[in-house]
Amino acid sequence: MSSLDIKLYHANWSLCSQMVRVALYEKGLQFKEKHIKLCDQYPEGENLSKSFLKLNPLGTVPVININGNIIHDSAKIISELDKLQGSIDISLYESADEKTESWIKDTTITEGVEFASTIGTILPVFSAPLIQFMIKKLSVKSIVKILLKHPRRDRKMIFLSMYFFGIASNMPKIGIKNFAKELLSIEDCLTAGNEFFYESFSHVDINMMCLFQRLKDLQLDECLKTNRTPLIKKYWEKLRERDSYKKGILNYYTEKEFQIIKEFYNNKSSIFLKPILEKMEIR
Ligand SMILES: N[C@@H](CCC(=O)N[C@@H](CS)C(=O)NCC(=O)O)C(=O)O
Repeated sequence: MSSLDIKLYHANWSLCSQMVRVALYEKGLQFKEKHIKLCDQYPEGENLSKSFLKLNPLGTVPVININGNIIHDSAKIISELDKLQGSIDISLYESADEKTESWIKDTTITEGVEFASTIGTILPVFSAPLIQFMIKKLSVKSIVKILLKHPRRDRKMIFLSMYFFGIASNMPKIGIKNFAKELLSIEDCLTAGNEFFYESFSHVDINMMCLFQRLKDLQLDECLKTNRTPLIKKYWEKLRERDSYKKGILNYYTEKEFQIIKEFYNNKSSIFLKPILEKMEIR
């Protein structure tokens, strides 16, 4: 255990970084960390720097260095972390079944998965107006940097279209139907006697915890507490009781994130909440 040298490159408010941080705290693994100021939130755009692109040529966080072994992609990182022995004796795949892999894939930003088709790819669509709000605060110089340096054509096009054409304002609409369906299918998969998705806490719970938290940021968490989702409501309460929720998620919010949420929503709920509840046939 003492020979482990772990360094995480992550961003405070990134969904996939949250997932990896929660896994690190669940396992009780010590780690060093470097916060990367992402190009859609900060003028520095550190994920486009030469030194970061050497670590991950895709320019995305999280990236982890475990004893000199550099890994990117949150799902892969978490499965590698699970093989390590930290101060907490937990296996994140103890009660895994044949469907676990596909649940993990569906609950994160999996490369190659069609936009808004899984809960993991719907949440970024729901986040789009907020990201656009942050991007529009950037200077033209920062946008030119994205244009010239972002290695991912898809992301580059989205960020530029947000800046120049404001394409994201109504983007959540394309995810509403699938989201309602996915949420109700999660409700069906939960078992009344289990505290978590399976009997014991697992990688799937880590992903759900971070997705639900993002719904909270987006003022959409009311859809987790409806009369059609009683098991999800209890499940979300259990997830929030984890030490790793506080350590890996809550502790990383800074004044910047709170300020953006406050400015963007101005204490009003999301305009997408009502249509989501309607699709779930709640109102
Ligand atoms: N499949 C990757 C997705 C990584 C990803 O998309 N990260 C986002 C933050 S959640 C990012 O770095 N965005 C910055 C950008 O695209 O410029 C993973 O699971 O780690």
